[in-house]
Amino acid sequence: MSKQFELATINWFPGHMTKALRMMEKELEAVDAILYVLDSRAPFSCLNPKLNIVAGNKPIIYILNKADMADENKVRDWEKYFSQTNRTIVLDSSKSNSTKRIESIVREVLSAKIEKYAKKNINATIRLMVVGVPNCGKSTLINNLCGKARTQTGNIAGVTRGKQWVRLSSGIEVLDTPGTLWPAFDNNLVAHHLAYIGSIKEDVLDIPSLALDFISELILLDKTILEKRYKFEIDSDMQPLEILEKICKSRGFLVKGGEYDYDKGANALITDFKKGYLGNITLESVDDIRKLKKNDRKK
Ligand SMILES: Nc1nc2c(ncn2[C@@H]2O[C@H](COP(=O)(O)OP(=O)(O)OP(=O)(O)O)[C@@H](O)[C@H]2O)c(=O)[nH]1
Ligand SMILES: [Mg+2]
Repeated sequence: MSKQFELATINWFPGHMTKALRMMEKELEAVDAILYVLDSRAPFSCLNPKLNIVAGNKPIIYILNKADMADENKVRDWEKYFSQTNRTIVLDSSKSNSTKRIESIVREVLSAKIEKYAKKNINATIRLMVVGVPNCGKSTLINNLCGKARTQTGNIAGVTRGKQWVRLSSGIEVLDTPGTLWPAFDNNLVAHHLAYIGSIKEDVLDIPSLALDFISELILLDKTILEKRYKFEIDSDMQPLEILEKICKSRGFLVKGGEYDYDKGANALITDFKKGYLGNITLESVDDIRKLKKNDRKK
């Protein structure tokens, strides 16, 4: 996640953050625990530090979702990192039955409360709230918990527009929420990562310049990711634009006169990442965060 190249600025206005947090605070009164869904390809960028404040003493369970598209070793490190303070579950919620563990962990986390009610002979409903940035898989996870498609899903940001309570066969009630939990949006690198994972609506993004930044980042991470997918070799002195041109060429994205169709090439690259066609990638490691924290302390 360390930036060694200049990023284009993303002019991104995530909207009414305070209003969203206030709404969340209100809904939280009715819930027993929070399922905090993070995209395993960029877990840090999905984090909103304010959530812990708003949550007060409600337990938060971290879900490292989309693990099937992420780097296994890095995800394991993230699991360890979050497990120091919270119960953490690594998940591919697109796979049926993958969410089975969640219910038992929820019951474990809420055991004191459940026992208290049982002693008083009260059959209290457990209520959970699912939060996270747009497109991280909140609604998919809820559908998986239900065993049927009760909420709308889709691979673009902002599919869920309002809140929706869903009752599971076990009696647990789960609240689906729109992805309004914006993270540290004053950080341009975070904004880029959110754009790559499909958390920012595409109409505010300049896809060709995003693709050039993405190429720079992938080269630092592992150039073979691009080489394998697009079947060409990358020399150490190759610039991102040249690489985008090679991608256009390998895909046949040329316009009249043999010019490159940069828009198409850029779109293909970003879409390939969103769909997991570039392989298992995690853009942020736990070490990056340690470095960030160290730099913050120096300031
Ligand atoms: N491969 C993979 N795809 C997933 C997983 N979870 C969700 N998806 C896909 O990611 C896309 C977004 O899923 P949604 O459940 O709509 O995400 P959301 O967080 O509810 O999105 P908003 O309502 O827009 O905030 C869909 O295409 C899902 O099929 C996962 O664990 N693995
Ligand atoms: Mg949704």
